[in-house]
Amino acid sequence: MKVGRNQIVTLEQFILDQERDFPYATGQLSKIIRDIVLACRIINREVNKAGLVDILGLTGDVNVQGEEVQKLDIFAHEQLVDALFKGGMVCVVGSEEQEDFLFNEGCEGKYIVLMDPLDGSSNIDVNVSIGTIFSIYRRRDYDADEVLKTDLLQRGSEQIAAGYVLYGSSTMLVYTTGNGVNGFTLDPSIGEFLLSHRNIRFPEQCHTYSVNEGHYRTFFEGTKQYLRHIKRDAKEPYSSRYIGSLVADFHRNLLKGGIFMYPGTTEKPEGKLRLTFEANSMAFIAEQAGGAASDGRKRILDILPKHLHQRTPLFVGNKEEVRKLEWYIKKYGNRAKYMADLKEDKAPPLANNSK
Ligand code: AHM
Ligand code: MG
Repeated sequence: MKVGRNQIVTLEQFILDQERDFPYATGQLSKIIRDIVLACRIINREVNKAGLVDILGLTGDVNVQGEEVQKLDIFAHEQLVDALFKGGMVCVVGSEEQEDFLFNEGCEGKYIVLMDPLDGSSNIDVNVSIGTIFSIYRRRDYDADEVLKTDLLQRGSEQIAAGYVLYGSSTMLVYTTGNGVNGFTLDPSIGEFLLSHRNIRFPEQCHTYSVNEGHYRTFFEGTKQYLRHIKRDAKEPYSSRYIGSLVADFHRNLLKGGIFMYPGTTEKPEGKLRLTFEANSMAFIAEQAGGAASDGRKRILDILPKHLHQRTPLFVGNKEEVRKLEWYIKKYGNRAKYMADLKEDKAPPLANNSK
């Protein structure tokens, strides 16, 4: 729900109010969110300057002072790790930019952050929206002397907070601590995030689908049938909207209604997106906003990751739409049966559009 005039609430005020509602809150989680936000403001500043890089002569790997110029995704990674480790609450960070977990030596903090510091970074060069994605977990056994393997790879359902920052036409933070989803827009004139979208819910209606349809011929039959269905049978046509930046695609669908799909393909059965850094955060936010997230067969948040960079197909958005997609995958997932049905000239049944 959009916040009206005369209701200015800063992120800081919002966090304080939330803490007041939970008398046993220690403030540690709030501190982590503040640390992430601080890093994202610095990232935002650099993202906004990205188009000037050529003019200012910082295109190569070396700048005019002979210093190495960092790529923005590495810069974002370093800002976030720095802010989180200095903050003292986070003992481990897993980042899409690093092969393995990073440990904050000597830190007694009980939190673990998994993140994609700059998602969609191939869009930077063309001035298209990109984002930072994060998930926060608590160590399972923080009395243990050291961080255990079971602390590191937890199901998405164990997240205690998740969010993203969208560097778009304006900069927005959207996050949840498991008590609804709220959105804050950065007011650059005062450098503050202001509450702009309180208690965000997916709209009832879903008229948009987002998928890289250029890969259609490599999609599995269930995904193809679902796409055929929404294009052929929907009473009102769906719009296709695909930016190629997960945060931006997800955000639009969250506010306007829609389903985002990055399916498995015959070439990459596990899809492209990472369960740990991308899918879990979006799944947590989606569920908190009344939506759903699935790998086509099961709930994303129920998958136990086996390794840090694990990939998963991702279908996330309006709940009914995700369920419909699952129905098609279940129905046509078994290709042999599907081919046999076709041979017998049984026309594939059409699911009713829910509208
Ligand atoms: P990245 O983590 O390397 O930036 O890749 C993730 C991005 C997502 O933001 C987006 O949904 C997807 O890749 C787009 O992939 P494609 O270009 O194959 O459609
Ligand atoms: Mg990414």
